[in-house]
Amino acid sequence: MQSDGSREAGGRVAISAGITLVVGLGVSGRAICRHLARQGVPFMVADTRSAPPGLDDFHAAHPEVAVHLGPLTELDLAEVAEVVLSPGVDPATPGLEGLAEARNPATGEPRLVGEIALFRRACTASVAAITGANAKSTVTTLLGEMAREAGVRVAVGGNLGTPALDLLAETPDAELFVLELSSFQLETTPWLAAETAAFLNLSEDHLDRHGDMAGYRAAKLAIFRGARHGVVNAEDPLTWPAAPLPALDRFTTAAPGPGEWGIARRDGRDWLMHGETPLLAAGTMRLAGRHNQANALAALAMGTRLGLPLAAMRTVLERFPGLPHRGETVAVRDGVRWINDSKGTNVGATLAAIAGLGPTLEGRLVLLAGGVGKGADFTPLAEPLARYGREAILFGADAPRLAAALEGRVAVTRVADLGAAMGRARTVARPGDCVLLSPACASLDQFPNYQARGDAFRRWLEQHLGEAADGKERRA
Ligand code: UMA
Ligand code: ADP
Repeated sequence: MQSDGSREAGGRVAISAGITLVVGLGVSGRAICRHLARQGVPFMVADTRSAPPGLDDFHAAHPEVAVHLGPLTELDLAEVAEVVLSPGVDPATPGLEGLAEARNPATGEPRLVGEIALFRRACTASVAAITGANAKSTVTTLLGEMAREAGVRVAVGGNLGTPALDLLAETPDAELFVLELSSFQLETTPWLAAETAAFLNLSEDHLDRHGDMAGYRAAKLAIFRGARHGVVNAEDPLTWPAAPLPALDRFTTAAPGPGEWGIARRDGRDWLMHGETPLLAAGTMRLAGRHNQANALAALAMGTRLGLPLAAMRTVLERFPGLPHRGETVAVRDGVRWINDSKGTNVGATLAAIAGLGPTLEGRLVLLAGGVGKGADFTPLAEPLARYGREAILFGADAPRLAAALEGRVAVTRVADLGAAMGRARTVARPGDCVLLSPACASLDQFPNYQARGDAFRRWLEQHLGEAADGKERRA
């Protein structure tokens, strides 16, 4: 490597005092580098991979910056000013020992932080932050649209779309930043001070990284550090903050208690409510399903805290069609509906999809699932599939574990990949059935990402059913 440090006798590369080390050359790592360059902070970069995908672009953009490729144990970080970690890199990676506990004398923060810590230091506008195992992107997009509709200068991104530090540079006049934050990002955020922070739900995900649910929850609870207002799920105590906040709103899909956001029947219809006040009839929302009504309530609670007018929020809920790959109807052929829920990358999301769809079907559900299970327990899928399923067609790395959890409760077929799963689904689905791709797993064993998996689903239908999908208009 070119070096700001020098190789020691033992072979390790010493990083010079005062240099910041950015770990990771992915989307966030490159955003962190651009930010540090704009701020005039001297930095170098490390990536644990021998050939990270962004390397050529990085060299072109920052020809003068040193890059270390390979294990972080090859670096001596005793003198480093700060390590800024990409979200995909575990703070427990060998070589980073002790840094999360050590303090940076300049900032008072740990010497190991992430992109959002840098964002917080540089951002003077209000922040609305959203986390949860599922529904983050939907609620983030809804709240961003609501603010825009109300005439607020708003920037929307984070784990979804544009990285937070790029948003800051691209929209310096924003009055409000609406950020989707993952547990990986929150784990390295010592202080967020959000104007409003929502923790939507918690179900098993990323246990391969966080060890267990307690570790996953602890990472997500960082969203409440310094928050002036919180929004939590009344039905999911794991989302509740450990210490009291200055103000807290709760949402529920049941009838709300005083001050709560919930759903109640009025004049034979379900209404989204704030306490005793009806806000809009659930049926006027374009998004379908109880889980999306919960998402709307969370956005309404946050938007109200931010002073957004109800009329603007209602307008958005009436027109928002949902994001691609989340319960998106791609085709209806021979009485069978084909739904792309490729973003169902964990058991909680797939459960919500089955619970939302199952009761609406004349026929039964053919579930396409599999991929990388991230250590999750798949047994919660057995009961709803026994009730609503015709067959579970399983593919990818964790198909054997899924099969073990489902066999005996629903018919199970194992196939090699998504294409084979769709071919099988075509032969077993009957009129009134729904073929649902909601894999309960990450895609990375067979696809670059969940979008590519959803796109493959759509392409297969175009090729085999000759149907151009208009799923953006017709959703589950
Ligand atoms: N990697 C290494 N060594 C390194 C650096 C990265 O092996 O030194 C690997 C990671 O283990 C991971 C991959 O490279 O497998 C990408 O990691 P990264 O930290 O470079 O990721 P970015 O490209 O910066 O993208 C990240 C988020 N990805 C992750 O957290 C894994 C993106 O969220 C996010 O959009 C982007 O920052 C901008 O904020 C994606 C995601 O899957 C959508 N997020 C997870 C989720 O939603 O469940 C958390
Ligand atoms: P995230 O950004 O947290 O992954 P998304 O809005 O992209 O959230 O949705 C991810 C998955 O979760 C999709 O499969 C979607 O259908 C499902 N989902 C949406 N809302 C909920 C909810 N309230 N509870 C559980 N799953 C949900």
